[in-house]
Amino acid sequence: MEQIIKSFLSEVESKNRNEPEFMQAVQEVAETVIPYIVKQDIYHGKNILLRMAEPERVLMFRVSWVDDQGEIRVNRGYRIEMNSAIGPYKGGLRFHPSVDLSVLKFLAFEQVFKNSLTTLPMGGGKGGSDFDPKGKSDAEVMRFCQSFMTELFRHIGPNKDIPAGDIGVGGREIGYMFGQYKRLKNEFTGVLTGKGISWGGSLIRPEATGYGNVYFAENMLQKNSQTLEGKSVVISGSGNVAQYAAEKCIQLGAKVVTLSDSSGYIYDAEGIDEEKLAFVMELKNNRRGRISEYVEAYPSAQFFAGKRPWETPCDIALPSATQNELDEKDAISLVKNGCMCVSEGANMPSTHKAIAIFHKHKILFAPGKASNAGGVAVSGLEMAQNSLRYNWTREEVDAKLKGIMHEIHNSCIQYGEESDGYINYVKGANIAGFVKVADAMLAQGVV
Ligand code: NDP
Ligand code: 2IT
Repeated sequence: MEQIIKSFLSEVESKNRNEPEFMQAVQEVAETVIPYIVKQDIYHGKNILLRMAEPERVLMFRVSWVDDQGEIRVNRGYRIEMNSAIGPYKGGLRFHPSVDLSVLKFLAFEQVFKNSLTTLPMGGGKGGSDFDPKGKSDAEVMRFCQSFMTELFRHIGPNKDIPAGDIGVGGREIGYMFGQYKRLKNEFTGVLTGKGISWGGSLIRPEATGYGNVYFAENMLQKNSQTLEGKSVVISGSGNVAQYAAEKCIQLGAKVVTLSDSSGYIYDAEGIDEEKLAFVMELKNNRRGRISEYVEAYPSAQFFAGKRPWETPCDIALPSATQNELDEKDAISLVKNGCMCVSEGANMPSTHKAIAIFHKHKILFAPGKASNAGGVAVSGLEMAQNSLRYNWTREEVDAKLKGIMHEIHNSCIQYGEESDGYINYVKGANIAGFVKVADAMLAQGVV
C-alpha cells in the first residue's frame, strides 16, 4: 500500500514542483483515500484521484490599478477551476501577499472535497491575488477590486463559477466586485456569495463558518457525552471565522480565552465576553486595527507578540487563522495541557505531523474540510435563495446549517470509524468527500 501511495504522490509531484502546500493537501487525501480505492472494483483503472489532482482549468492574469499617490501598481490574479463534476465551481477569493499558485491549488483541491461533503450541488474552485488590503484606503481597495473583476468576469457566472470571500476578502470587497460584475454584464445575478442582505445576500452567511465549526465541535463532543458548557476555548485569528466561532462558543456557555492576528495573541483569563467581542469586531472590521489594541481596552489581558496561542491550557482549540499555523510542537503542547478537541476553522491549519500527534493521543480532531464547511454550505443556500428569488429567515438558515453540519459529522463517522470506536475524521471526510465526486466523474465518462 505504501508503495502505491508513494508512486502516486511522486507522479503528482513531478508535475507540481515547488508547490509544497498543494502537495501537502494531496498527500493527506492520498494516504486515506487510496487504501479505500484499492478495495473498490468500480474505481480500478479509472485514475480518478489523478484526474482530481489536476485542475480542470487555471486562470492567471495581470491586475493593474492606480494607488492614491497616482502610481501604477501590478498584482497577479488567479482562479483555479478545480472540479465541476457535481456542480459549478464554487469557492472563495483570498487577497494576501502570500497567495501563489501552490496556496490556491491546495485550497481549490480541499474545496472539492468540502463542497461534496455539504450535501449541496457545488464543484470546487478558489482564487485570489497577492494584493494586500492591509493599509490600503477604501478607494484603493475599490480600484483594485474593479480591475480584478474586469478580467475575472468573463470566466465566472451563476451557473459556471461562483466566488466568495476568504482571507482579506469580506463584505467590502465582495460589494466592490459585485458592483463591477453587474456593470460589465448588465445583469443582476447570484454570481458571488457573501453579498449584503439588501442586494441578494443570505442571513447567517457572515456567521456561518465560525458557527458551523462550533456546531461540528458540539457534534464531536456529544458523541462522547460532553458539551461545550464550561469548557475553555483557545481560538487563533480574529477575522471573520474566529469572531463568529467566539460568538457561538460564548452563547453556548464556553469560555474563550485567546484571539490572535499575524502579530501575536491576546490572553484574557477572565474570558472574552459578548461586550469584549463587540469591541474586537469594531476594531477588526471597521477600524481595521491590530489585536494588540485589545489589552489597551482591557488591561487585565495580556498580549504575546510574535507568538501563537497553542501554549495556552484549554479544553478545546479552534485554529481559525491560516494554513500550517499549528505544528508538531504546538500539538504536543496542546495535548500536554489537557486539550481534548481540535476543530479546524481555517483551511489546513495543522501540519501533517501535528495531526499525527492528535491521532496518536486519540484527541477529537476535525479537519477543516469537514468542520469549516458551514461557510460554503450557507453560500450554497445563498445561491438557492438567489435562484428562488426569495429569502429565508435567520432561524431557517441557521437550522439548515445545523442540519448540514450534523450530516457532515455522520458522513465522517460512516467512513472514519476505526475498530476501537475512535473516529478518524480525516479519513472519514476524505473518503466521504471523494465518493460523491468520484461516482459523478465515473458516470460522466473521460472528460
Ligand atoms: P480574515 O481575513 O477575516 O481573517 C484572517 C485572520 O487570520 C486575521 O486575524 C489574520 O491576521 C490572520 N492571519 C491571516 N494570515 C495569517 C498568517 N499568515 N499568519 C498569522 N495570522 C494570519 O479571514 P477569514 O476569517 O475569512 O479566514 C480565516 C481562515 O478560515 C482561512 O484559513 C480561510 O481559508 C478559512 N475559511 C474561511 C471561510 C469564510 O467563509 N470566510 C470558510 C472556510 C474557511 P492579520 O489581520 O494580522 O493578517
Ligand atoms: O474556504 C472556504 O470554504 C471559503 N472561503 C468559503 C467559500 C464559499 O464559496 O463560500
